[in-house]
Amino acid sequence: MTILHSTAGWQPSACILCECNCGIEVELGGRDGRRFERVRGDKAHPSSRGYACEKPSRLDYYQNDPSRLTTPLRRRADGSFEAIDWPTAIREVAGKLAAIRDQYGGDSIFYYGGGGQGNHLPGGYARSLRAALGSRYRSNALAQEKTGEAWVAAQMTGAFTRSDFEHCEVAVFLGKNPWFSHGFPRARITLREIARDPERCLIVIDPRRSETADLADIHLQVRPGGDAWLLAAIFAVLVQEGRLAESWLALHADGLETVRPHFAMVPIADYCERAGVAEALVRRAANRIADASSAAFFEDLGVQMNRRSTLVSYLHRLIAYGTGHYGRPGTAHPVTSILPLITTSTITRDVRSPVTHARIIGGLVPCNVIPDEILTDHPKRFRAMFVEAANPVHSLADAPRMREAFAALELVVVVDVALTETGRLADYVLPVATQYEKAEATFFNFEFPKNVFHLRGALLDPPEGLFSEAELHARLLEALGALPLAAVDTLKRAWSLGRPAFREAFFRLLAADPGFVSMAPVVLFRAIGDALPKAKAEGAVLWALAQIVATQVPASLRRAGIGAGPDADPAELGDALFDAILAADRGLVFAVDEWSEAFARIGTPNGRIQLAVAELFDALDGLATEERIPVDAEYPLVLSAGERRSFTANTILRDPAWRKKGADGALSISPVDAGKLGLADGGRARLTTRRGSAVVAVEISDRMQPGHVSLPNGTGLEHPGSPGQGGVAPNELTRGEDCDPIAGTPWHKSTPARVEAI
Ligand SMILES: Nc1nc2c(c(=O)[nH]1)N[C@H]1C(S)=C(S)[C@@H](COP(=O)(O)OP(=O)(O)OC[C@H]3O[C@@H](n4cnc5c(=O)[nH]c(N)nc54)[C@H](O)[C@@H]3O)O[C@H]1N2
Ligand SMILES: Nc1nc2c(c(=O)[nH]1)N[C@H]1C(S)=C(S)[C@@H](COP(=O)(O)OP(=O)(O)OC[C@H]3O[C@@H](n4cnc5c(=O)[nH]c(N)nc54)[C@H](O)[C@@H]3O)O[C@H]1N2
Ligand code: SF4
Ligand SMILES: [Mo]
Repeated sequence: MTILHSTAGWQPSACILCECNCGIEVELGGRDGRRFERVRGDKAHPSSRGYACEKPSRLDYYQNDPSRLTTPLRRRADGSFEAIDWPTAIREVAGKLAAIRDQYGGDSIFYYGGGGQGNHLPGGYARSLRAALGSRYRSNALAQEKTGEAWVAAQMTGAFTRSDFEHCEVAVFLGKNPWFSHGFPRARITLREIARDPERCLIVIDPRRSETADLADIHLQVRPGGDAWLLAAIFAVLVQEGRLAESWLALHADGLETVRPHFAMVPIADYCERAGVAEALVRRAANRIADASSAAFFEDLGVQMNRRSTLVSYLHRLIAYGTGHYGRPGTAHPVTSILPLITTSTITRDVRSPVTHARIIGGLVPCNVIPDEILTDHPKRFRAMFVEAANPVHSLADAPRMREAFAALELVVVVDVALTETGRLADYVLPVATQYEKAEATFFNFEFPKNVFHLRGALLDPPEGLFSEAELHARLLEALGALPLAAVDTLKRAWSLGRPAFREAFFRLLAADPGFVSMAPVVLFRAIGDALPKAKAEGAVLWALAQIVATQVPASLRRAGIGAGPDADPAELGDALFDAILAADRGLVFAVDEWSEAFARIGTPNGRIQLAVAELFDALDGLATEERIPVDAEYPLVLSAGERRSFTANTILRDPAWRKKGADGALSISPVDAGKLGLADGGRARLTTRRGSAVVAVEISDRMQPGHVSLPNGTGLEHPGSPGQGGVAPNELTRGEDCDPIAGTPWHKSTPARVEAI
């Protein structure tokens, strides 16, 4: 055997196993030169700066997974799959989508996905396909975690915010375990710095003594699902002890006098008792936040996938803004993005899903109602689903009912690299190049004031016959007869004449037909993809996004050194950004903001922070009388279904062998509960919820409080090499109706459960 790529050396790319997308360097090798022999952090990457956790060393399990698909599959009548060629696949998929559009209307074709942790370009190109089909409804995983937070943020600041942990005096993690889940650059380094510095304070709110809580100065070990009482008590302390930043609020915020009465009479001791945290510790935490010159907050799944999640998102912001922690180093800030993940400007409009009339936040149908939008005879039900870069049958609530819903659809098309739980239910599975065989990027760039973007080129050619989603969408549009060929020709010619000519041609097309904006992604790919630097063709859509960013935040781009200085032609700025992105193999600081802009970017109607979110006041006042989780003697434990651990990465890596630790995906349980139930560490037990039952491996852990059990996320995948191994799929045990009344986000973290010895 010859070694093809032995001299390739270290090549820059990015890790795709969580949304941080740390810069990495990969050494390819092996017999075919396609193995990820070694992986290390890339010191030249502007945000990760050489940082990498333990996971990317296992990326070969993604790139060279034996269950990888290499040819399109079509379902036979008996449910088995047959391989078909690409012309057949494209013709049949386009034909069937068009037939459903023509018979029931494009609204009946539901699009799900568009990207995972390391790949967001497919969602960009899919916009053209959705437009061609007249498909209006879509969703993705954000609508089972972040939409409630986005809804609150839209009303309070009119912008999605993140916090600056690198410079904060106090860091507060609310249902977030960044030691394992990361979520901001170089998480472990930053956590250790905060923990080591006696002037700084780490506050962790988690029922578990999480790995982050091990470092905490104050661990508020709340009862599962008790966060609303805890946070209401903290804000009540601030109100009742006179610790609000009154003069700061007078300058920047409205609504304090509307909000204050809801907290003036809160019985703090009673709320602390119900939250399960000592009152003295709650008062100490509240005062530490109020005393701090800066405080940064991060709420995540522990509260977002839990009861009263929108109320908790609101209370968290009341505490942060009530103590003036916004718009300074070490506090919260709105993010500059190449493309906003959730468009906050549309959130406050009341848009509803066709069957269940669920609130659509940021354009996303709540994931929990998807089966109900299908399993009905309602004329507006979804009839077809196009799933791309997601595994909803595994990742969304109530997998059994999701399977039922998929079976009821007239057409399911799944675009993935592997045969997944979702793909197994599809009529057509269309395989694509991996994220290392095409250009890719994500829009998860949340740093401030320096914002980083990383378009990474392909490291490898795809295997014979495979190509990217951009190419797939282009072929589908061509088969639908929907690709504007004249526009492609015009732009192709204009590109060879230079950027001014190209811009002029593009904006002329847009002026002639505003609908062209939806077709632009695929048109750009066809027109200029081949002309872009090698291995960056899929970056074509970024040309249009760069033009938009350049008009929105020109000063931020110039501060990042984009463009030829303040006197240069403003029209050139978008192209300068595009070229800088194309040239930056290791990522790029594309925008530098100033903290003062945090105020200018408040998107509420009068530009001030709004403290009163009236729609939540009933839920807030209801805390006085409500139960934390309704008691059910049959299900005495609280299951958190889906915890991040050292070796979990959603369902990106399918072979359980990738996990160096925790390959059995065990249920964590406290020594007290294990003793009562007669369970042994490493043994097995039956775990039962209102939805289902499963046999699980047991891990006795003193991190757990009595009454609380926890299962990892991303486990229980079908894999040819190891059938039935690797733990339980958590959503076999969760229910769709267990969700937030406003945002529809699931209550996975507080699922009533029972554990029995077997
Ligand atoms: N290793 C790894 N990292 C990942 C991922 C991965 O799969 N693996 N996935 C990425 C993705 S998609 C996301 S969204 C993030 C999620 O990141 P996180 O939200 O940090 O992840 P989780 O471990 O699901 O939940 C965090 C914590 O919530 C706690 N919790 C459970 N119940 C409650 C409760 O009632 N109240 C409070 N306050 N806390 C509670 C759990 O004990 C846990 O420590 O992680 C990202 N990073
Ligand atoms: N019970 C419970 N459920 C949960 C969670 C939980 O904590 N508890 N966590 C939830 C969270 S926060 C999230 S974000 C979701 C994640 O769930 P999903 O959004 O479904 O994402 P992944 O599991 O990451 O699946 C990504 C898919 O993309 C495929 N893929 C990889 N590369 C490519 C590519 O280049 N192109 C294409 N087309 N496909 C590719 C992978 O094979 C995989 O099938 O899971 C959620 N589900
Ligand atoms: S922090 Fe996330 S992106 Fe960075 S190396 Fe670890 S898994 Fe990969
Ligand atoms: Mo997520």
